[in-house]
Amino acid sequence: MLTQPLLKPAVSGFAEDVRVGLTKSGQREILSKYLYDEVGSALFEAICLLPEYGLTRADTRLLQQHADEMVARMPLPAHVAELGSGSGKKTRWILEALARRQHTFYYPIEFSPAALAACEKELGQIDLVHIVGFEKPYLEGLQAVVNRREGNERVCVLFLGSTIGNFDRPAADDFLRQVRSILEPGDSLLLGTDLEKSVAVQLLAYDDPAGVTAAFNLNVLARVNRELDANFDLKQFAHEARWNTEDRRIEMHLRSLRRQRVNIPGAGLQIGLEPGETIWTESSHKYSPMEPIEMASRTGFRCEAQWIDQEWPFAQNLWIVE
Ligand code: AVJ
Repeated sequence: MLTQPLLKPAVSGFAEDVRVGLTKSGQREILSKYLYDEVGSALFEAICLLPEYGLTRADTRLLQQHADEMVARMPLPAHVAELGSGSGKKTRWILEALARRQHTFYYPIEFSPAALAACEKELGQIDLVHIVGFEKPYLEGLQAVVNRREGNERVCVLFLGSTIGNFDRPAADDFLRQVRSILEPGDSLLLGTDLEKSVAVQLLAYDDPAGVTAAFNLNVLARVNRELDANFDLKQFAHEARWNTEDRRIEMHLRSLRRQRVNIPGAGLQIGLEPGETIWTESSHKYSPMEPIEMASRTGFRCEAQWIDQEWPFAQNLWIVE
């Protein structure tokens, strides 16, 4: 019997990704998924409460107001997988609507163990809902969920909060095609997409006056310090939110305020930063209402319905696998 893995797992995916991202020629970057350690997840929860960040409230409102209709329009699923559940607060409405009809398995798939624990606590008590968390990358987690399907049970995937907006447009299509390839006809995907609004409103949502988003962004450097023994001096960096007109996205960057060197022993790395140079930490793409409908047909789905919030333009899109 095989008792040892044939290949040693990489020492740490984080260290390797930081090394690759910070040594890129041109724009340096740290992948946005690393914003969500325990501190980052807590700061993101605080962002969701900010008056300037209407996204999460719009997402939640649509789910709360239309959960019964959403559930009525999808082939009734026995298994619900959520990609990036976060705390899972807004998912309650959908799960309660489903549980009024039948017993439902719910699988939050989360990269962040802290978020997964919060989610299990928040949603573990609903009658007729059985929760099984997966601490895995999205597609691996989804494959594990689909493997639990028996007979002709249907699967519904939740991808809420406009997390899809973190992918650039070609990568989003690619990712959605991969999701589609794991699913079967009759399965469904509920996709949340933040819609384009005035640049001023969008910038304020990602650069709030209380500085919560700045703290969220800067925390990724603190995380590199904590986990990779680095010596980033956070006072020498400024949070920056930009609207990229061509790609229709908000970008978050960390701007170096002076010429400086940083040691990152855990990634075997030393870097020099120029004054004004930035590290790109996140993109949040914004969509027209038609865009998710076109994305569906390009990636092997049909858009069954769309619900748009009037207060903060945001769309929930219900897609069915063709
Ligand atoms: C959780 C990825 C949807 O892009 O709006 C909030 C993260 N970043 N403020 C977003 C975020 C800065 C958020 N998503």
